[in-house]
Amino acid sequence: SGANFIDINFDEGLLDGEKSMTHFLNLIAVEPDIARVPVMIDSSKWTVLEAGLKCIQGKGVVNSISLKEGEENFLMQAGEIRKYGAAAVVMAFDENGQATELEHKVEVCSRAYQLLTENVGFAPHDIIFDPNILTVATGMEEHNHYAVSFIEAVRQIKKRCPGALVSGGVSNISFSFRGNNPVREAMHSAFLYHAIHAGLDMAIVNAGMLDVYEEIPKDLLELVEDVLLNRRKDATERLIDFAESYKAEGTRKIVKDTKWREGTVEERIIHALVRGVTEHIVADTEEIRTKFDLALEVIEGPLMAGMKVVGDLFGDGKMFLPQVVKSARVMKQAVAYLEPFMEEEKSKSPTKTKMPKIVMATVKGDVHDIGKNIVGVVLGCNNYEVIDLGVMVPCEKILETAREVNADVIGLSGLITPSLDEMVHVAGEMKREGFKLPLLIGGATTSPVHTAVKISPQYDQPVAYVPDASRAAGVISKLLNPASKAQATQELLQEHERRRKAYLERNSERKLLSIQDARKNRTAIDWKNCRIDKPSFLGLQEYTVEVETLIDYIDWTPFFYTWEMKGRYPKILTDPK
Ligand code: B12
Repeated sequence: SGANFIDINFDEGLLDGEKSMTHFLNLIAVEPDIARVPVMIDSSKWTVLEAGLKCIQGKGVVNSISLKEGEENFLMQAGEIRKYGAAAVVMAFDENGQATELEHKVEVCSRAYQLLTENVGFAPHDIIFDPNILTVATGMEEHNHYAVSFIEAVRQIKKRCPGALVSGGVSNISFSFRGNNPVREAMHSAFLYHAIHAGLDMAIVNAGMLDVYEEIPKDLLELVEDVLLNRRKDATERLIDFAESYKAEGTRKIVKDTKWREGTVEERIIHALVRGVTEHIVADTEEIRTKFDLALEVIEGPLMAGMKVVGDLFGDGKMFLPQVVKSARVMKQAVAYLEPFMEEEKSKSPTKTKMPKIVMATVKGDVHDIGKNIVGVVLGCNNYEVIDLGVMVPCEKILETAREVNADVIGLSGLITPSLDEMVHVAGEMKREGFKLPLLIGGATTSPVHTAVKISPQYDQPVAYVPDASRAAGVISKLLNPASKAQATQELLQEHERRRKAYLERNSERKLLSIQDARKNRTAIDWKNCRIDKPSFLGLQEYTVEVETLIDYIDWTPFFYTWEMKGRYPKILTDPK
């Protein structure tokens, strides 16, 4: 389901915690698929945590320590954890017990932060605070503000403890609704949505059972948020009543789940991508394929449109990472289904000669590969020989391979901002090592301006930004074909130059002339010989206009600018952001 850590716990009465932890960690260390996921050693017994620390490879997390038994014990444990290079979950507990109120949560975490950073030398980013997510809607009035307290605590801890992370066990929040999963899932997603906005960095969740915030039925969402945000006195009763009917109706959720099949195929594809449903994706992809001439158009059109929705929801904090992982799986399945069709389209194409070699990679630090893979398939279908190095590929490996296979082109993909710098680095290295091949740049965060301003100046050969897979073959062929190469390179250079200039003009401070020079520049008017028309009247003329008449003529654009909302009135009123 895309979890980021494996939490390992042997706190069971009849188990020997130390022994089991050691045995289990040693077992999973030799399973490559498991070993690459970081481990969180979870125990309330220090000796078990210590046994775990001795086994884990790479960086792990200890879950958890706290000030429950006083400062001395806390400092000793933290010192040991630091010695092993692990991070630590720090519960908001102190000598007085578990922090349930906002002030107490913030006070305990701030104190722990100070002790850890100043006395133990802990790096702030190795501290993960857990300010206790407690159950709401229990029927006890004093529990009604627990969600609000947690969310507000996250906000304040993030401010008071710079660099530290905040986490929490989400399922606790909905414990009152045990047995009613639809309501619990809605509560978890809505809670996460608000907590993430407040700064929550991570959470313990059932990664495979999260609703998409945007898709929680509006009536349910309102009741859930009434409870979580403590918006009304009868919020709990209202949600309980509703929850009963929600369950009793034979789970409306199932009804909702099948209803999406009645939409258009475009809608179904978006739904499948957003919800991560693989069940019908092949059938839907086939259905939509028949509407297009080429299989690639299905990728570039409806599938990309679906991924854009996913990206927007993710960007707005309305979808969470495990859900995006599921979306990626759906996308990959659809693309895999389309591949044989693209192959077939290729076999029908007139070009049969072997085409040039392209070395492709997603740059170091970046795991996104859906786009790169599509480009690979498309180029393959155009008879290019594609050497795909995968993801997170260091610069040296890319260049070494390009030299080894005598590549004709290098293609870099990157979707996160740090990848942009890595691409600049690769371009610089290509120049330093005397490469003479064109460099292609692609991926959602790359742009023609960044390519022109930052990447292209690092390399003295053509660097081309390619917005989508369908254009890759065309760009490469233009840059390699002896007949078009010189002109294509020239055009590319001019285009980069134009973009660089425009960028610099936009971003450089305006140089103002001195007042004397400005006066020298004034328009010379020959007053004697120029024509000056007489106005139809001189003096004042009064009109009485009703405000209502004027309203339509008011341009509110400057008002929005004042509030730093960029966009023109009235279009800005319908801008989704
Ligand atoms: C799916 C996805 C994931 C999946 C990736 C799965 C996979 N195997 O690829 C997972 C869940 C793993 C993931 C992880 C993360 N993601 Co992500 N992800 C996305 C998402 C939703 C879709 C990307 C995608 O596949 N698009 C579809 C493909 C087909 O499009 P494309 O890549 O742009 O490719 C096309 C063109 O660009 C071009 N092209 C691409 N590469 C190349 C190369 C060459 C040579 C050429 C010629 C052309 C070319 O052709 C392709 C086809 O036309 C985007 C949002 C978005 N809409 O882009 C966020 C997004 C890219 N992710 C984002 C983030 C922040 C992350 C994480 C850091 C999240 C986190 N907190 O951990 C991690 C990154 C981890 C890492 N170190 O890389 C941000 C990046 C923001 C930024 N500017 O840095 C985005 C934009 C979401 C957002 N709005 O915030 N993500």
